Amino acid sequence: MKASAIAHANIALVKYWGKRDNGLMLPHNGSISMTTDDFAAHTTVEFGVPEDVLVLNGTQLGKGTEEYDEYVGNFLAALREMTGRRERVKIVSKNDFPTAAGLASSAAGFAALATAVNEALGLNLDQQALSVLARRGSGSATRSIYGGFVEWLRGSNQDGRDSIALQIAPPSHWPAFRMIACITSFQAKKVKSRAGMSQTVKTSALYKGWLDSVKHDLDAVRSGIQSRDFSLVGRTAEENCLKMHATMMTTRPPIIYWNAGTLELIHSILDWRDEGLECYFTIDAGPQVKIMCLSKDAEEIMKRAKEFPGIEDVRLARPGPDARVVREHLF
Ligand code: 2P0
Repeated sequence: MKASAIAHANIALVKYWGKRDNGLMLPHNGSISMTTDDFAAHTTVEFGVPEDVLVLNGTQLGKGTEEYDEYVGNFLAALREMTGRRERVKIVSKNDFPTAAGLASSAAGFAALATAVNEALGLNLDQQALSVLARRGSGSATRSIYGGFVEWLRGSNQDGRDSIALQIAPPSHWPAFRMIACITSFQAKKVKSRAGMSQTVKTSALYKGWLDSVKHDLDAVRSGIQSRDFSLVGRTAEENCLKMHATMMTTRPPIIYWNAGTLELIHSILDWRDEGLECYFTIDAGPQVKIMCLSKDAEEIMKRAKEFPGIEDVRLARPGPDARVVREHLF
């Protein structure tokens, strides 16, 4: 009843922002992402222990902490409801990237957790069912079950059984696609995604416009991935990111995840593109800028990003693998 798994963070090309059901973690809109080959979470679980325990990046986080109550506690309640299993579990997880700074740590973490739980309890869930389980921990984790390019379907069923992930294409379909993550700050963000998106749904005057435009973006990015049309994917993903941030900025109270480094880098990327270096940006719930480009331009863009004032770290990611069971246990 002990197992370990590794999953990788994904970066959304069409974003998820807002739930239609907070308990079941059902999104208002579908989303598409690329699972990376970097930003891994490694998780070990053991069932049949005396009490539930969570150790995240070396720190024990029990009941009463936000990480436990709002995230892992909810996931375990959903797991117990779905499987009828009642054993207590010890969970140890570590990330190789900054947690809660807009680098999808919960996506990698819950995809790894769902994969490890499936193995430890012998549940024999297939990847679609695993994506539903991962979703109960964190929405974006739905997509990290698969590698490559992935769509999380909104679904229409009230019980959420059709709000699943599907792989649009494996990593081998488009190995030249690159995401260059530029870290403008290692500080944890002030407004967590979960609280932020709930407030946006309630108060942003632009939220309806966001929802009305998502279907177009999903169709464009899906077909751009299928035909490896980098300009179509990059342009649509960048616009989609800006529309999401417009809903965040018009939330009451306002949610502004960008810092000065974020904005300076945005301007430079637009200039680089005008010069003929084809690249696009996307930004999630944090100040980090992810630059999309093709492998032929990655070295030049990495060089410019590393020289950029105020950038604390630069990491290159390619389309990465599925979440998977591994033999190395963390305890
Ligand atoms: C995304 N984000 O599609 C979007 C873009 C942030 C901005 O998914 O409440 O951590 O756990 O479902 O998954 C972040 O939201 O939120 C997110 P919960 P999650 O990647």
